[in-house]
Amino acid sequence: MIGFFRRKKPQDGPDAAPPRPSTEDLAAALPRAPGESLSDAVEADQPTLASPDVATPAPEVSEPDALPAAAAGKSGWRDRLRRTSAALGLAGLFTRNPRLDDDLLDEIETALLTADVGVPATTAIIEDLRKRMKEREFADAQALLKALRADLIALITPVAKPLAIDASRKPFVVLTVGVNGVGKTTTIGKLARRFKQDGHSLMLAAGDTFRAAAVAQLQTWGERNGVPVVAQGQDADAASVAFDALQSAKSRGFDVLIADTAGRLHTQTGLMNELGKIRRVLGKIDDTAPHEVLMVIDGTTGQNALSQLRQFHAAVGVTGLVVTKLDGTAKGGVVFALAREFGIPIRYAGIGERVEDLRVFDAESFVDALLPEALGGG
Ligand SMILES: Nc1nc2c(ncn2[C@@H]2O[C@H](COP(=O)(O)OP(=O)(O)OP(=O)(O)O)[C@@H](O)[C@H]2O)c(=O)[nH]1
Ligand SMILES: [Mg+2]
Repeated sequence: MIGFFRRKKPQDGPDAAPPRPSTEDLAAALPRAPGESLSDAVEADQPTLASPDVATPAPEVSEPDALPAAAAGKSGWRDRLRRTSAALGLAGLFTRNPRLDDDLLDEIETALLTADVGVPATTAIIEDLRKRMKEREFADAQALLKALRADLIALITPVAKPLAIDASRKPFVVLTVGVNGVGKTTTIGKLARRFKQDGHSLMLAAGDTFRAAAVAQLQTWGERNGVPVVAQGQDADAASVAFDALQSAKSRGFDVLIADTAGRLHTQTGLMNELGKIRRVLGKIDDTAPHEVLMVIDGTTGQNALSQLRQFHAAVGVTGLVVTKLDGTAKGGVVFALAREFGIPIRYAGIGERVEDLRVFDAESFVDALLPEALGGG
Protein backbone atom coordinates (compact mmCIF):
# COMPACT_ATOMS: atom_id res chain seq x y z
CA MET A 1 0.00 0.00 0.00
CA ILE A 2 2.75 2.41 0.94
CA GLY A 3 4.27 1.81 -2.44
CA PHE A 4 1.32 3.60 -3.99
CA PHE A 5 2.48 6.83 -2.39
CA ARG A 6 6.11 6.51 -3.25
CA ARG A 7 7.03 8.37 -6.32
CA LYS A 8 9.82 8.79 -8.70
CA LYS A 9 12.72 11.05 -7.94
CA PRO A 10 13.81 13.92 -10.20
CA GLN A 11 16.61 11.83 -11.66
CA ASP A 12 14.11 9.28 -12.94
CA GLY A 13 13.86 11.31 -16.11
CA PRO A 14 11.40 13.76 -17.45
CA ASP A 15 8.79 11.52 -18.93
CA ALA A 16 8.78 8.49 -16.66
CA ALA A 17 5.17 7.45 -16.09
CA PRO A 18 3.78 7.80 -12.57
CA PRO A 19 4.16 4.33 -11.05
CA ARG A 20 0.86 4.20 -9.17
CA PRO A 21 -2.75 5.37 -8.99
CA SER A 22 -3.29 9.05 -8.42
CA THR A 23 -3.70 10.39 -4.90
CA GLU A 24 -7.05 11.89 -5.73
CA ASP A 25 -8.31 8.47 -6.79
CA LEU A 26 -7.12 7.06 -3.51
CA ALA A 27 -8.50 9.99 -1.57
CA ALA A 28 -11.89 9.20 -3.00
CA ALA A 29 -11.57 5.43 -2.59
CA LEU A 30 -10.04 4.98 0.84
CA PRO A 31 -12.35 4.78 3.83
CA ARG A 32 -11.21 7.09 6.61
CA ALA A 33 -12.49 7.81 10.07
CA PRO A 34 -13.67 11.42 10.57
CA GLY A 35 -10.62 13.58 11.19
CA GLU A 36 -8.25 10.83 10.07
CA SER A 37 -5.91 12.01 7.38
CA LEU A 38 -5.17 10.30 4.13
CA SER A 39 -1.64 9.56 5.22
CA ASP A 40 -2.82 8.23 8.58
CA ALA A 41 -5.00 5.80 6.71
CA VAL A 42 -2.34 4.44 4.43
CA GLU A 43 1.02 5.47 5.76
CA ALA A 44 0.93 4.81 9.46
CA ASP A 45 4.44 3.46 9.26
CA GLN A 46 5.83 6.26 7.12
CA PRO A 47 8.70 7.92 8.96
CA THR A 48 7.84 11.40 10.15
CA LEU A 49 10.14 14.29 10.73
CA ALA A 50 10.39 13.39 14.40
CA SER A 51 11.30 9.80 13.63
CA PRO A 52 14.91 8.82 14.34
CA ASP A 53 14.84 6.93 11.01
CA VAL A 54 14.84 10.14 9.05
CA ALA A 55 18.29 11.45 8.33
CA THR A 56 18.23 15.20 8.79
CA PRO A 57 21.45 16.79 7.59
CA ALA A 58 22.11 20.37 8.61
CA PRO A 59 19.25 22.38 7.15
CA GLU A 60 20.07 24.87 4.44
CA VAL A 61 18.95 27.93 6.32
CA SER A 62 21.68 30.41 5.71
CA GLU A 63 20.11 33.51 7.20
CA PRO A 64 22.12 33.81 10.43
CA ASP A 65 25.34 34.22 8.42
CA ALA A 66 23.82 36.49 5.85
CA LEU A 67 24.68 40.14 5.35
CA PRO A 68 22.69 42.64 7.41
CA ALA A 69 19.18 43.29 6.15
CA ALA A 70 18.74 45.95 3.50
CA ALA A 71 17.92 49.43 4.79
CA ALA A 72 14.23 50.29 4.89
CA GLY A 73 12.59 52.25 2.10
CA LYS A 74 14.00 53.29 -1.26
CA SER A 75 17.63 53.34 -0.10
CA GLY A 76 17.47 49.58 0.57
CA TRP A 77 16.17 48.95 -2.94
CA ARG A 78 18.90 51.20 -4.39
CA ASP A 79 21.67 49.52 -2.44
CA ARG A 80 20.57 45.98 -3.33
CA LEU A 81 19.80 46.61 -7.01
CA ARG A 82 23.07 48.33 -7.72
CA ARG A 83 24.42 45.54 -9.95
CA THR A 84 21.50 45.81 -12.35
CA SER A 85 21.72 49.57 -12.09
CA ALA A 86 25.43 49.41 -13.01
CA ALA A 87 24.64 47.10 -15.96
CA LEU A 88 22.16 49.65 -17.21
CA GLY A 89 24.86 52.30 -16.88
CA LEU A 90 22.36 55.05 -17.57
CA ALA A 91 23.65 57.21 -14.73
CA GLY A 92 26.94 57.70 -16.59
CA LEU A 93 25.13 58.27 -19.87
CA PHE A 94 22.91 61.06 -18.61
CA THR A 95 25.54 62.81 -16.49
CA ARG A 96 27.41 63.42 -19.78
CA ASN A 97 24.33 65.40 -20.83
CA PRO A 98 24.16 63.78 -24.27
CA ARG A 99 22.60 65.27 -27.40
CA LEU A 100 19.11 64.18 -28.28
CA ASP A 101 19.74 62.01 -31.31
CA ASP A 102 19.51 58.44 -32.61
CA ASP A 103 22.90 57.63 -31.08
CA LEU A 104 21.48 58.38 -27.65
CA LEU A 105 18.51 56.10 -28.31
CA ASP A 106 20.90 53.38 -29.49
CA GLU A 107 22.86 53.70 -26.27
CA ILE A 108 19.71 53.45 -24.17
CA GLU A 109 18.60 50.44 -26.19
CA THR A 110 21.92 48.68 -25.59
CA ALA A 111 21.72 49.52 -21.88
CA LEU A 112 18.22 48.04 -21.53
CA LEU A 113 19.21 44.87 -23.38
CA THR A 114 22.34 44.52 -21.24
CA ALA A 115 20.23 44.58 -18.09
CA ASP A 116 18.05 41.78 -19.56
CA VAL A 117 14.94 43.88 -20.16
CA GLY A 118 14.50 41.75 -23.30
CA VAL A 119 13.82 42.66 -26.91
CA PRO A 120 10.03 43.23 -26.96
CA ALA A 121 9.96 45.50 -23.88
CA THR A 122 13.09 47.36 -25.00
CA THR A 123 11.75 47.89 -28.52
CA ALA A 124 8.45 49.23 -27.19
CA ILE A 125 10.23 51.74 -24.95
CA ILE A 126 12.72 52.88 -27.60
CA GLU A 127 10.03 53.30 -30.25
CA ASP A 128 7.94 55.39 -27.86
CA LEU A 129 10.92 57.62 -27.03
CA ARG A 130 11.91 57.90 -30.72
CA LYS A 131 8.43 59.01 -31.71
CA ARG A 132 8.26 61.60 -28.96
CA MET A 133 11.77 62.83 -29.72
CA LYS A 134 10.81 63.36 -33.37
CA GLU A 135 7.79 65.32 -32.20
CA ARG A 136 10.23 67.51 -30.25
CA GLU A 137 8.60 66.71 -26.96
CA PHE A 138 11.92 66.69 -25.08
CA ALA A 139 13.73 69.95 -24.42
CA ASP A 140 16.88 68.18 -23.24
CA ALA A 141 18.32 64.86 -22.10
CA GLN A 142 16.80 65.30 -18.62
CA ALA A 143 13.33 65.45 -20.14
CA LEU A 144 14.03 62.27 -22.07
CA LEU A 145 15.32 60.60 -18.90
CA LYS A 146 12.09 61.53 -17.18
CA ALA A 147 10.08 59.99 -20.01
CA LEU A 148 12.19 56.81 -19.87
CA ARG A 149 11.56 56.49 -16.13
CA ALA A 150 7.85 57.01 -16.68
CA ASP A 151 7.78 54.34 -19.42
CA LEU A 152 9.58 51.87 -17.17
CA ILE A 153 7.23 52.57 -14.26
CA ALA A 154 4.20 52.27 -16.56
CA LEU A 155 5.42 48.88 -17.77
CA ILE A 156 5.52 47.32 -14.30
CA THR A 157 2.77 49.23 -12.47
CA PRO A 158 0.04 46.87 -13.74
CA VAL A 159 1.83 43.86 -12.19
CA ALA A 160 2.72 45.51 -8.88
CA LYS A 161 -0.28 44.01 -7.10
CA PRO A 162 0.42 42.87 -3.54
CA LEU A 163 -0.89 39.54 -2.36
CA ALA A 164 -4.11 40.07 -0.42
CA ILE A 165 -5.16 37.32 1.98
CA ASP A 166 -8.86 36.77 1.44
CA ALA A 167 -10.22 36.25 4.96
CA SER A 168 -13.29 34.47 3.60
CA ARG A 169 -11.03 31.61 2.50
CA LYS A 170 -10.02 29.68 5.56
CA PRO A 171 -7.34 28.68 5.23
CA PHE A 172 -6.10 30.83 2.37
CA VAL A 173 -3.89 28.33 0.55
CA VAL A 174 -0.64 29.40 -1.09
CA LEU A 175 1.07 26.79 -3.28
CA THR A 176 4.70 27.63 -3.92
CA VAL A 177 6.35 26.38 -7.12
CA GLY A 178 9.51 26.94 -9.14
CA VAL A 179 12.69 25.36 -10.47
CA ASN A 180 15.44 24.05 -8.21
CA GLY A 181 17.26 26.40 -5.90
CA VAL A 182 15.39 29.58 -6.80
CA GLY A 183 14.55 30.39 -3.18
CA LYS A 184 11.13 28.80 -2.62
CA THR A 185 11.72 27.54 0.90
CA THR A 186 13.54 30.67 1.99
CA THR A 187 10.72 32.79 0.60
CA ILE A 188 8.18 30.72 2.55
CA GLY A 189 10.21 31.37 5.72
CA LYS A 190 10.20 35.09 4.99
CA LEU A 191 6.48 35.05 4.21
CA ALA A 192 5.72 33.13 7.40
CA ARG A 193 7.28 35.93 9.41
CA ARG A 194 5.45 38.59 7.43
CA PHE A 195 2.04 36.94 7.66
CA LYS A 196 2.47 36.33 11.37
CA GLN A 197 3.41 39.93 11.95
CA ASP A 198 0.29 40.91 10.03
CA GLY A 199 -1.74 38.92 12.55
CA HIS A 200 -2.53 35.81 10.49
CA SER A 201 -2.32 32.35 12.02
CA LEU A 202 -0.58 30.00 9.65
CA MET A 203 0.73 26.56 8.95
CA LEU A 204 3.38 25.29 6.55
CA ALA A 205 3.30 22.09 4.49
CA ALA A 206 6.61 20.36 3.74
CA GLY A 207 5.69 19.31 0.22
CA ASP A 208 9.30 18.92 -0.90
CA THR A 209 9.72 15.28 0.02
CA PHE A 210 12.69 14.47 -2.20
CA ARG A 211 15.26 15.24 0.48
CA ALA A 212 15.01 14.92 4.25
CA ALA A 213 17.04 18.13 4.42
CA ALA A 214 14.30 19.99 2.59
CA VAL A 215 11.78 19.04 5.28
CA ALA A 216 14.24 20.00 8.00
CA GLN A 217 14.90 23.34 6.29
CA LEU A 218 11.22 24.23 6.36
CA GLN A 219 10.95 22.94 9.92
CA THR A 220 13.74 25.30 10.96
CA TRP A 221 11.92 28.25 9.43
CA GLY A 222 8.75 27.09 11.20
CA GLU A 223 10.49 26.91 14.57
CA ARG A 224 12.10 30.28 14.05
CA ASN A 225 8.72 31.87 13.44
CA GLY A 226 6.63 29.77 15.82
CA VAL A 227 4.66 28.27 12.94
CA PRO A 228 3.62 24.57 12.81
CA VAL A 229 4.89 22.49 9.90
CA VAL A 230 3.03 19.45 8.55
CA ALA A 231 5.46 16.87 7.22
CA GLN A 232 5.62 13.24 6.30
CA GLY A 233 8.78 11.31 5.68
CA GLN A 234 11.21 11.68 2.86
CA ASP A 235 9.82 10.16 -0.37
CA ALA A 236 6.23 10.61 0.79
CA ASP A 237 3.83 11.70 -1.91
CA ALA A 238 3.80 15.48 -2.20
CA ALA A 239 0.09 15.57 -2.97
CA SER A 240 -0.60 13.47 0.11
CA VAL A 241 1.34 15.95 2.28
CA ALA A 242 -0.63 18.83 0.79
CA PHE A 243 -3.90 16.99 1.37
CA ASP A 244 -3.04 16.25 5.01
CA ALA A 245 -1.87 19.78 5.65
CA LEU A 246 -4.99 21.38 4.24
CA GLN A 247 -7.21 19.04 6.20
CA SER A 248 -5.30 19.81 9.38
CA ALA A 249 -5.17 23.59 8.78
CA LYS A 250 -8.90 23.61 8.08
CA SER A 251 -9.84 21.62 11.16
CA ARG A 252 -7.57 23.75 13.36
CA GLY A 253 -8.91 26.99 11.95
CA PHE A 254 -5.70 28.47 10.55
CA ASP A 255 -5.93 31.58 8.39
CA VAL A 256 -3.19 30.66 5.93
CA LEU A 257 -1.50 27.50 4.68
CA ILE A 258 1.68 27.77 2.63
CA ALA A 259 2.78 24.60 0.83
CA ASP A 260 6.38 24.09 -0.25
CA THR A 261 7.15 21.88 -3.26
CA ALA A 262 10.32 20.31 -4.59
CA GLY A 263 12.19 22.28 -7.21
CA ARG A 264 11.70 20.88 -10.69
CA LEU A 265 12.88 21.78 -14.13
CA HIS A 266 10.16 23.23 -16.29
CA THR A 267 11.17 20.72 -18.98
CA GLN A 268 10.47 17.64 -16.79
CA THR A 269 6.99 16.73 -17.96
CA GLY A 270 6.31 14.06 -15.32
CA LEU A 271 7.28 16.32 -12.46
CA MET A 272 5.35 19.23 -13.90
CA ASN A 273 2.26 16.99 -14.02
CA GLU A 274 2.74 16.29 -10.33
CA LEU A 275 2.00 19.96 -9.63
CA GLY A 276 -1.35 19.58 -11.36
CA LYS A 277 -2.02 16.64 -9.10
CA ILE A 278 -1.21 18.62 -5.95
CA ARG A 279 -3.58 21.26 -7.18
CA ARG A 280 -6.38 18.78 -7.77
CA VAL A 281 -5.92 17.12 -4.39
CA LEU A 282 -6.20 20.48 -2.61
CA GLY A 283 -9.37 21.09 -4.60
CA LYS A 284 -10.88 17.90 -3.15
CA ILE A 285 -11.04 19.60 0.24
CA ASP A 286 -11.75 23.15 -0.91
CA ASP A 287 -12.71 23.57 -4.53
CA THR A 288 -11.41 27.14 -4.52
CA ALA A 289 -7.92 26.07 -3.34
CA PRO A 290 -5.15 26.86 -3.96
CA HIS A 291 -5.99 30.55 -3.74
CA GLU A 292 -2.55 31.62 -4.86
CA VAL A 293 -0.06 29.69 -6.97
CA LEU A 294 3.09 31.57 -6.20
CA MET A 295 5.96 30.94 -8.57
CA VAL A 296 9.39 31.84 -7.29
CA ILE A 297 11.79 32.98 -10.00
CA ASP A 298 15.52 33.46 -9.55
CA GLY A 299 16.31 36.92 -10.88
CA THR A 300 19.83 35.83 -11.81
CA THR A 301 18.50 33.51 -14.55
CA GLY A 302 17.64 36.44 -16.81
CA GLN A 303 15.65 35.69 -19.96
CA ASN A 304 15.41 31.97 -19.16
CA ALA A 305 12.85 32.99 -16.55
CA LEU A 306 10.37 33.58 -19.37
CA SER A 307 10.35 29.98 -20.57
CA GLN A 308 10.22 28.76 -16.97
CA LEU A 309 7.14 30.84 -16.29
CA ARG A 310 5.51 29.79 -19.55
CA GLN A 311 5.80 26.10 -18.64
CA PHE A 312 4.78 26.45 -15.00
CA HIS A 313 1.84 28.60 -15.96
CA ALA A 314 0.67 25.98 -18.45
CA ALA A 315 1.04 23.19 -15.87
CA VAL A 316 -0.45 24.75 -12.78
CA GLY A 317 -1.84 28.23 -13.51
CA VAL A 318 0.48 30.72 -11.83
CA THR A 319 -1.32 33.62 -10.12
CA GLY A 320 1.61 35.50 -8.59
CA LEU A 321 5.39 35.80 -8.77
CA VAL A 322 8.26 36.35 -6.41
CA VAL A 323 11.51 37.40 -8.08
CA THR A 324 14.41 36.54 -5.77
CA LYS A 325 18.15 37.24 -5.61
CA LEU A 326 17.78 40.64 -7.21
CA ASP A 327 20.61 41.69 -4.90
CA GLY A 328 23.10 39.39 -6.61
CA THR A 329 22.48 40.03 -10.27
CA ALA A 330 22.96 42.43 -13.14
CA LYS A 331 19.92 40.90 -14.86
CA GLY A 332 17.16 42.44 -12.76
CA GLY A 333 15.72 43.98 -15.94
CA VAL A 334 14.03 40.63 -16.51
CA VAL A 335 11.26 41.94 -14.27
CA PHE A 336 10.20 44.24 -17.14
CA ALA A 337 10.25 41.36 -19.60
CA LEU A 338 8.10 39.22 -17.28
CA ALA A 339 5.65 42.06 -16.79
CA ARG A 340 5.31 42.73 -20.49
CA GLU A 341 5.02 39.16 -21.62
CA PHE A 342 2.70 37.73 -18.96
CA GLY A 343 1.07 40.50 -16.95
CA ILE A 344 1.03 38.13 -13.94
CA PRO A 345 1.20 40.04 -10.62
CA ILE A 346 4.66 40.30 -9.10
CA ARG A 347 3.92 40.04 -5.39
CA TYR A 348 7.35 40.27 -3.81
CA ALA A 349 11.01 40.85 -4.60
CA GLY A 350 13.84 39.09 -2.78
CA ILE A 351 16.72 41.47 -2.22
CA GLY A 352 18.83 39.48 0.24
CA GLU A 353 18.93 36.40 2.43
CA ARG A 354 17.55 37.94 5.61
CA VAL A 355 13.98 37.45 6.62
CA GLU A 356 13.43 41.20 6.25
CA ASP A 357 14.77 41.15 2.69
CA LEU A 358 11.50 40.22 1.05
CA ARG A 359 9.87 43.40 -0.18
CA VAL A 360 6.38 43.93 -1.46
CA PHE A 361 7.06 44.66 -5.11
CA ASP A 362 6.79 48.38 -5.72
CA ALA A 363 7.10 49.76 -9.25
CA GLU A 364 8.39 53.17 -8.29
CA SER A 365 10.98 51.96 -5.78
CA PHE A 366 12.20 49.42 -8.32
CA VAL A 367 12.66 51.91 -11.14
CA ASP A 368 14.06 54.51 -8.78
CA ALA A 369 16.74 52.02 -7.74
CA LEU A 370 17.74 51.40 -11.36
CA LEU A 371 17.42 54.93 -12.63
CA PRO A 372 17.30 57.60 -9.94
CA GLU A 373 15.36 60.74 -10.77
CA ALA A 374 18.23 63.00 -9.76
CA LEU A 375 20.67 61.74 -12.42
CA GLY A 376 22.78 64.35 -14.12
CA GLY A 377 21.85 67.13 -11.74
CA GLY A 378 18.50 67.76 -13.46
N1 LIG B 1 21.08 36.73 -2.10
C1 LIG B 1 19.88 36.15 -2.03
N2 LIG B 1 19.80 34.85 -1.77
C2 LIG B 1 18.59 34.28 -1.70
C3 LIG B 1 17.38 35.01 -1.89
N3 LIG B 1 16.35 34.16 -1.76
C4 LIG B 1 16.88 32.94 -1.51
N4 LIG B 1 18.23 33.00 -1.48
C5 LIG B 1 19.19 31.92 -1.25
O1 LIG B 1 19.04 30.95 -2.28
C6 LIG B 1 19.46 29.67 -1.78
C7 LIG B 1 18.43 28.63 -2.17
O2 LIG B 1 17.24 28.90 -1.45
P1 LIG B 1 16.13 27.80 -1.15
O3 LIG B 1 15.06 28.53 -0.44
O4 LIG B 1 16.71 26.61 -0.51
O5 LIG B 1 15.67 27.46 -2.62
P2 LIG B 1 14.58 26.39 -3.09
O6 LIG B 1 13.92 26.95 -4.29
O7 LIG B 1 13.72 26.04 -1.94
O8 LIG B 1 15.51 25.17 -3.50
P3 LIG B 1 15.07 23.64 -3.79
O9 LIG B 1 14.10 23.26 -2.72
O10 LIG B 1 16.35 22.87 -3.73
O11 LIG B 1 14.47 23.64 -5.16
C8 LIG B 1 19.65 29.83 -0.28
O12 LIG B 1 21.03 29.93 -0.01
C9 LIG B 1 18.96 31.16 0.04
O13 LIG B 1 19.52 31.83 1.14
C10 LIG B 1 17.50 36.43 -2.16
O14 LIG B 1 16.53 37.16 -2.35
N5 LIG B 1 18.77 36.93 -2.22
MG1 LIG C 1 13.23 24.21 -1.14
